[in-house]
Parts: sequence; structure tokens; C-alpha cells
Amino acid sequence: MTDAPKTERTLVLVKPDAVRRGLTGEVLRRVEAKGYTLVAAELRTADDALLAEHYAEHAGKGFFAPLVEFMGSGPVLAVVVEGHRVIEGFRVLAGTTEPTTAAPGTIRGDLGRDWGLSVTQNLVHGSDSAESAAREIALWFPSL
Ligand code: DAT
Ligand code: MG
Repeated sequence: MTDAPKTERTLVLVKPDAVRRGLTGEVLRRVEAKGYTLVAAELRTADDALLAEHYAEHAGKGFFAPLVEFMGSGPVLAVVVEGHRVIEGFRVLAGTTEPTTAAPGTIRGDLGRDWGLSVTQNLVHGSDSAESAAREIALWFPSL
């Protein structure tokens, strides 16, 4: 028995470190090479209110303020990506949170490392569940 295809959407952010390093094309190349579809994309510098909402689950943690500051330090490319199991699939493409130990072959593992301070600069964000994806897409792309 096979499961019915489960087309989903996820929110991907190419973070300011990746945009500054000219890696937006490389990230999108990997997403498209995997067979996922781009639904919407916008380059913008996010304000604190949007970023606090986006990272609400991390409010109160020690890295919250530096995270919001970093994420607002320059433009991010916000992208809605669609495909079968794309939420999980993009998280695998991205690799685990810490670039130093993320597996080779992943975006963070191939292109990132930490800078001796924190793991905040890890190139990309991807929604971690269907609920997060719906919430984050509504936040970044209210017209969708
Ligand atoms: P992920 O982005 O892999 O879903 P997360 O949701 O746990 O990771 O954390 C959100 C972002 O916050 C993460 O991409 C980088 C930053 N971050 C997480 N843990 C951190 C830590 N211990 N120190 C500094 N930044 C951290
Ligand atoms: Mg997360």
C-alpha cells in the first residue's frame, strides 16, 4: 500500500550571513535540484517585531536577542517552497543546527561553520512542522 502524495509548503529563509556571502543562488539551486518548487520569494530586511514573532518559541532564551539582532542585520531571502514532504526534506537539506558538526552534503555542513561565538549564523531557516510552516508562511507572506 502506498500513501497518497502529501504536498506541503514550508518557509525557507536564506539568512543575512548567506545573503552577504552570495549564497542565495546556491541555496535555491539545492532546493530546486531536489525537485521542490518555488511558490514565492522576497528579499527584505525584517524588523524586530516580525523576527520576535517568527522566533517566539525562543523568547526568553539567552540567544534570543543576538538572534533577532543578527537576523535583522541585513536582507534575508524569504521563500515559500512546495513539494512532497518538503518540511522534513528541507530540514535534511539544511543539516543540523550547528554548522561545525552538520553533515557534509548539507547546506550548513558544506557551506557553514561557527565563528567562535555562537551557532546563530547558520545560513538558513526551515519550518520544523506543519503547524510552524502554516504560522510562518502567514507571517512572512500574509497574501498567500
Ligand atoms: P533550527 O534553525 O535548526 O531549527 P532552532 O529552532 O533550535 O534551530 O534555533 C533557531 C536559531 O537560533 C538557530 O537556527 C540558530 C540559533 N540558535 C539555536 N541555538 C542556539 C544557541 N545555543 N546559541 C546561539 N544561537 C542559537
Ligand atoms: Mg527552528
